[in-house]
Amino acid sequence: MEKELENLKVALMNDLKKATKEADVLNVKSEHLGKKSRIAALLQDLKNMSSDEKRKYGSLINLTKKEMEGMVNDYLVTLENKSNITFDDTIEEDVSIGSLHPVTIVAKEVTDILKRMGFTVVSGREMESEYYNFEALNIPKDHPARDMQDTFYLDNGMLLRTQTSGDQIHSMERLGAPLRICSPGRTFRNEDLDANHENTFFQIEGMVIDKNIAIGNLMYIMQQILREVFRSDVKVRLRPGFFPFTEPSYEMDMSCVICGGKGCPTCKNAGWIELIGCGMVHPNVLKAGGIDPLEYNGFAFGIGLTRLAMMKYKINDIRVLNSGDIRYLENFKIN
Ligand code: FA5
Repeated sequence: MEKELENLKVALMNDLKKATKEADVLNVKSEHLGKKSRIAALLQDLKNMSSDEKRKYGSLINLTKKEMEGMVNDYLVTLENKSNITFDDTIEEDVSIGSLHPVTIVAKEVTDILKRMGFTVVSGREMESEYYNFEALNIPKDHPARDMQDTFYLDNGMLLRTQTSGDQIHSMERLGAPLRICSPGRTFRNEDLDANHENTFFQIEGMVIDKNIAIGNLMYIMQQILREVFRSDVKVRLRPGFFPFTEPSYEMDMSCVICGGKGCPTCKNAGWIELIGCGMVHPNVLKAGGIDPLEYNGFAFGIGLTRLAMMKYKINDIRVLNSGDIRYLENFKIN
C-alpha cells in the first residue's frame, strides 16, 4: 500500500510538469484526485476493510490525498508566477569574460618557470610574527636593518609581513634539507607612495638549499626567469646589496622599459628599476631553520612581482595596479 501511494504522488508530479496553463492543471487534478481517481477508489475501499486495516491505512490514504492536493496548489502558484515574468524582467546574460590581473599573470608565469625547475610552491602568511619576519632572518630587535622596512604592527602583537622571506624559515622548518621552494604573496610596507613604491605589493620568494650550491646557480635562475617572462634577453645589472639574511647579497636592477634607460619619472631618472634582492643564505638563517650550515648551503631571492608586472606591461605608475580600475586593468591579457 505504501508503495502504491508513493507512486500516485510521482505520477501526479509527472503530469503536472507537462501542464503549461491553469486548465491543464485542473484536468490533471480531476484525473488524479477526482471521483474516478485511484485515490478516491482507495478511500472507498476503506469501508470494506477490517477495523485494524482501517486504522492502519485510513490516515495514510487521507494524508497522501492532502499532499497531492498541496502539490496541485503549489503548481498553480508556480505557473502563475511564471506567467507574470515578462520579457522586460529577464536579466540579459553577460557573456563577456573577465581578465586576469597583470600581477596574477606574472606570478603564474614565474611560478610555472620555477615549478619546471623542480621548485615546490608554498604559501605563507600575510599576518606574521616578528620572529619569522625579522629575528629568524638574522635581524635582531635593535638591528638598523629593521628601519629599512617600515612595518605595519598589529594590535595583537603580530605584523603585516614586510617581505616574503619569512617563508624561508617556515619552509626549512617544515621540509628540511635539501629544499627548493618558491612562495608568492602579498607584502606590506609603510611607504611613501610614488610611481614605483606601493604600500601593498607582491613578491615571490625563492630558496634552494643543498650541498655545494654556488652563486652561479642563483644567477642562472634569475636570468632564466627574466628571459622567459620578457620572451627575450633584457638589460639587467647586478650590484652588491645588503640583507642580514644573505652573505654575500646582491640587488638586480632592470633597465627601465618606460624610458629605455634614459631616465623618467617612473625610474626617478635613474634609468634602472630595482627588481630583485638575492644572495647566499646566511649560516645563522640555516641554523634558525634547523639546518646544519656545515653540511648544507644555499641561495635565496625575492623578486618584486608588482614591479615585474610594471616592466612587462610598460605600466608607468605602480599605483594603477592597486587601483581596481577594471577599464584599465582588463587591457592586459595573457600572451
Ligand atoms: C627584500 O624584500 C628581501 N626580502 C629580498 C631578498 C630575498 C633578499 C631573499 C635576499 C634573499 P627588497 O626590500 O629589496 O628586499 O625588496 C625586494 C623587491 O621587492 C625589490 O627589488 C622590489 O622589486 C620590490 N619592492 C620593494 N619595495 C617595494 C615597494 N614599496 N613597492 C613595490 N615593490 C617593492
